[in-house]
Amino acid sequence: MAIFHPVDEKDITRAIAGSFLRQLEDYAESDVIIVGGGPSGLMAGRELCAGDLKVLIVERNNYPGGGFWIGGYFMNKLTLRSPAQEVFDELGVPYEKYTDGLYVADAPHACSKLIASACDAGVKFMSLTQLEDIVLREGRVGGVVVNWSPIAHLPREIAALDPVPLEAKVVIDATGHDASVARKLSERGIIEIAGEGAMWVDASEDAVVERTGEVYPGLIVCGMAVASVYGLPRMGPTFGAMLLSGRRAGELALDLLQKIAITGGEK
Ligand code: 48H
Repeated sequence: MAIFHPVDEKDITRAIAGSFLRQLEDYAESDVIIVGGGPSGLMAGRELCAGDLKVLIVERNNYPGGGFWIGGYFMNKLTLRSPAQEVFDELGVPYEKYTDGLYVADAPHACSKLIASACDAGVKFMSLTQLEDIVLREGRVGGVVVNWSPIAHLPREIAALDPVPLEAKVVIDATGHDASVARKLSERGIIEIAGEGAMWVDASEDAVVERTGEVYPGLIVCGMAVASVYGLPRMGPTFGAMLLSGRRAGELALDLLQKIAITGGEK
């Protein structure tokens, strides 16, 4: 007697393709698109989905998490400075106190809990999907232009395949050191990217959270992208500022969405 219910192979294909295409059709217009599924992007998504919003994370790898899986130097441990351990309390991630104000945790545990909480909140993902460009109209970022990551890496003569646009009322650049979305504005001479500074943990983390914000109408930067855009010092394998910057980006995006709703769809 078989354990599993019988199904046809074609139904498995149709289930996957149908579900993907329905989601793509729906999220071709999102409230917020977050580019980059590292700690800051996941936190921003989790914060935003506390409301009833359509939030999409576009991630070039085939898994979200960014640098959060590994922590420091391939040792699978990460650190946090106070008060960011409160986020771990919310997520139910165990951690140990190393010294006053400094905590250490298992990176895979922290990362998987953060991903799960973003999924629980309702965030949708497009993985293996790379930002190629932005939608820019009437002085405002209005979305992103994406392609499958493997295709973006093939030579043009092999895969001359145009990327597709996805619209959003607000875009968040959570692409880490690359600041890939903001870079599309700097390549056009619209903003300047200073490049991240040398390591100075004490100066860095407060500054990253404080400077998290709209770098151009419709585009918010968070996480390490903030350090890259504004030339702030880096902080090494400590992640408190990534979590709090992502949360701040989510709050700011909610404010922007409210403003857009009040002014009647200024986008
Ligand atoms: C789609 C993209 C693209 C693209 C990149 O690097 P991340 O973990 O970024 P943050 O800012 O959330 O966290 C930074 C942290 O991991 C770190 O590196 C720290 C604290 N460094 C300090 C130091 O001194 O070095 O995640 C960014 C994500 C990744 O998953 C990328 O794959 C993705 O963005 N990404 N996705 N299209 N063009 N560029």
